[in-house]
Amino acid sequence: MLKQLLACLSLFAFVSLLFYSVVLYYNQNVYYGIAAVHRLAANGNQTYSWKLLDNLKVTEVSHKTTRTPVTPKKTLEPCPESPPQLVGPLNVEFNTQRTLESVKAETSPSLQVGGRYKPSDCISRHKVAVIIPFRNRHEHLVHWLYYLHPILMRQQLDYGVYVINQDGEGIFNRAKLMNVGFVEAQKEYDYDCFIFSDVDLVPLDDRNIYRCYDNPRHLAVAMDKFNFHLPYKTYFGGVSSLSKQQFSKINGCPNSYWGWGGEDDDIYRRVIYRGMSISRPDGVTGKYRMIRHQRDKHNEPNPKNPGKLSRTRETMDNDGLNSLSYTVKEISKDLLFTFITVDIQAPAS
Ligand code: BGN
Repeated sequence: MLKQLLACLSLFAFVSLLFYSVVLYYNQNVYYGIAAVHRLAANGNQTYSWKLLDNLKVTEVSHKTTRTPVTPKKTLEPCPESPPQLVGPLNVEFNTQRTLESVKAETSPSLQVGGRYKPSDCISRHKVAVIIPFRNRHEHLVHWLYYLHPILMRQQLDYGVYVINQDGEGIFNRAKLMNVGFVEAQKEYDYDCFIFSDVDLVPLDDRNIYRCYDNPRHLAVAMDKFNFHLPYKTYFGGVSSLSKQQFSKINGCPNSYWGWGGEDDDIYRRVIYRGMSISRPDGVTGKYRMIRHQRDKHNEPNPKNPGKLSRTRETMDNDGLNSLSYTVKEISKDLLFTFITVDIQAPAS
């Protein structure tokens, strides 16, 4: 009888021990599973999460084991309609000496090479290529990058920055460079929206969203250079946005405006002639500061340009994306931007 009782007791002790070990084992996994979920949610970056877990010396999820870690299936939601991190009016000044390195130090953790970014915690509603027609304005570009990257990030855009650099010393052609940017950016990503920005214009309010709207949009409506007013009602220069569809509908920009002046008025006319209108932010949201500079060499006002404007309706079908020809000389990728040097067959100045 005693023998039987002892045998029963030891069987019970063995079963309890087994049960206890199983419970302990699963509890550990659940605990570290929660740690993983927490860190994943905090930074949205899986690699980083696993590094943190390594630091916590969690052997269960070391890179060597083949066991699948307990991670939630993270399905991202679309970003909110109104980005929640906007701050409104901004202080902008160009007296501080800035370098590409100092700008990188501040923005790089979230950027991908080529000046690409997308939010990590939601799916952006806008795939935006920012196109900057460019030549010899490196100092301005640094200021632009310093201010614009954080703004575009707060606006929760899925974006890339494309600097379209005109090769050589021929006459500058802003509108043709815009066409090149439109074509080249699409070779990299499925952008649905294009912002065309002068390199010397920085917005003074981050509620001026760099996205596309139902109609082509003029963003630079209140520049300090024009005493924070439109210089004239149909002005469409400085910074504008057009969706892929809107830009295609107007056959892009004219290629034939060499030198300063008129190309933005031509684009405005194209928009109107194709039955669209211009949308704009209000005069407070649409404030801009321009970096002061001397007139560029090889970009003198061209007396032939104003005359072309009267013929836009006839010329726009044959002068634009469908007649664009250029040669890419070099594409280089900085962390902060993609720099595309192009030969646009410019006449000598
Ligand atoms: C206008 C220019 C624009 C320029 C604005 C602001 C022309 C065409 C002749 C009527 N238009 O006069 O291109 O953006 O000034 O500077 O030159």
